[in-house]
Amino acid sequence: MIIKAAAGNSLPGDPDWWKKAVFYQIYPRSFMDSNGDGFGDLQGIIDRLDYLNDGTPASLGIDAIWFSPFFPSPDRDFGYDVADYCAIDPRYGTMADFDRLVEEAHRRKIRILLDLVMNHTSSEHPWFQESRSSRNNPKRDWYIWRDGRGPGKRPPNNWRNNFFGPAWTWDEKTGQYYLHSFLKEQPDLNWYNQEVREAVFAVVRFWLDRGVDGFRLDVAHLYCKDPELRNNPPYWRRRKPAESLPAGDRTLIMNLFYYLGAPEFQVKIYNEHHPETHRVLKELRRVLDEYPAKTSVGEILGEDAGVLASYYGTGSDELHMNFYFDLMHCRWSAGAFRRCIERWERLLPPEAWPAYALSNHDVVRAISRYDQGGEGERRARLLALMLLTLRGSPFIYYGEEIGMKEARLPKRLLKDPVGRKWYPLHRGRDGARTPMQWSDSPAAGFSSGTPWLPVGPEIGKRNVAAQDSDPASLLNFYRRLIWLCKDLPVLQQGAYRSLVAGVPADCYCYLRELAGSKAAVALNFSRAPRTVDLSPEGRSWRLALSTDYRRTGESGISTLKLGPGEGCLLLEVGG
Ligand code: TEU
Repeated sequence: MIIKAAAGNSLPGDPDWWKKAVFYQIYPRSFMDSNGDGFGDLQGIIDRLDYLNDGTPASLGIDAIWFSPFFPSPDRDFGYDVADYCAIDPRYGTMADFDRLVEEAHRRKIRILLDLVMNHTSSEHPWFQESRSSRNNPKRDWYIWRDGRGPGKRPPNNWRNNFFGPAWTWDEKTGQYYLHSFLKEQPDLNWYNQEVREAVFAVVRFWLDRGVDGFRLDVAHLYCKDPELRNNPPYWRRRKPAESLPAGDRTLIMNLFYYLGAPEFQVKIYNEHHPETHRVLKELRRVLDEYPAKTSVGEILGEDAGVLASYYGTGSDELHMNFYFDLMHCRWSAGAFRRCIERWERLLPPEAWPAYALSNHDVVRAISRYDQGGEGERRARLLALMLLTLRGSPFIYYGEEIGMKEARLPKRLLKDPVGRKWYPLHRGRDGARTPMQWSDSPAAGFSSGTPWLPVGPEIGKRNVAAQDSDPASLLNFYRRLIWLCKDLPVLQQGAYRSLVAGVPADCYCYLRELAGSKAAVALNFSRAPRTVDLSPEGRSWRLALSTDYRRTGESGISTLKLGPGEGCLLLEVGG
């Protein structure tokens, strides 16, 4: 295979950079608005790159950014309905701004991942416009069109879309239904059509040639469906998945989701995880491998962890990384988190590299999810320590580093179609998408105008300016932690092993080990002090970092005392 030389704008170097990188997800319309229209933009992001990494420990120190989509979109699903894959939505800026963003990021050694939303397009995408124009249009087969069933012209099968409701919409003009796994304005592409694959790979090459370093793949488990479009069985016929997080370890909301059979009482065996999807992802991997040092991370959703793990292929021929969402759905319990990580570690093929996130643009922010008894802030710190020290690449969601909380918005302010449809049962995802809080000014320093969504709660203390020079702040904890990890190969590459002996049941402890060097992480999930015996693993340990910033300089530790909710990172002294 011919590997292309690095394009002009590319960052050369280590092909395994993504295994050592700390990733940061930016939801572009909420990060920084440079022109006062209330809407984040690329120039705003460029202006804040130094905050993310200026090469010194005064900055956050992240290594890569995943951008949620900033392509032209009618915004029915806020960018996840793309109308042109090879352009920048003018509200965010121009292609010249994008090129500058890549250049400025790369100058700071920050890599860039774009969001590839290829299960579906916007209904306003020219491909769909052509496809729906007539039954014999050359692009008709680029989407999934079928006749209605029976004299009543019922939908072709019983599939439901993921935002609730039927997965088929009748198109009057040509008298057929088309398939959509999300909104009716998000028609699904037909991945069995070779031209579609080529068109998508052309998009991938377009951005790689402009210097991007990889992609996050939106709902990649949905690409290919059963070609016969068979009916899904009802939910009560569901077989227990071979490998799923035990109900007792899941949050109540996740259990409701599973028990109630969302979406809508069927087992999605014919429209998810089709074997052909793996072939597509392998083809995509070969395209990425034409270029040096590119990466991918899949959004693969499902209940069976064994199925999720299969998306790594052999470990090096399919996805580079695959988010493990069970981690987001653990209830607050040391054992639940430990079992969750152990399961994933056990299931992954040897070469596979995990990717972990605790928050993203689709879920309630972790700090608010775990805020029972007002413990959110302390727990956020503990989780940050865990996220950054597990074996795998951590993904931080913008604002997580300053403890931004979920906003509870009234219906009239909601934008997300999920919340607008299901309020108050489901408030949608806007609460996790509010403007980045740079300062305590009315628009949080995000914009000189009126932000597209209101600013989140507790702006007074949850903003960058307030936390910047406070040594006790969450922001400065993240900074210390990230910069510390950079200097510790054992944390970047070391093997993972849970510690159970000598560890109280409400603490989660693990070791990272690499060629004679050892790091230990001890996390106290309880509200009381706890003691962890590290002596079986090493006689003498040095405290590298505690979630309690006042605690420094301790060494000669063999039995570690942890305060309520405290977490510590320790390094073995002298092996
Ligand atoms: O999300 C996939 C998805 O099905 C869920 O995360 C969904 O957003 C949630 O269940 C709704 O309550 C991806 C994107 O991350 C999401 O933002 C998009 O809306 C969706 O795909 C469609 O592209």
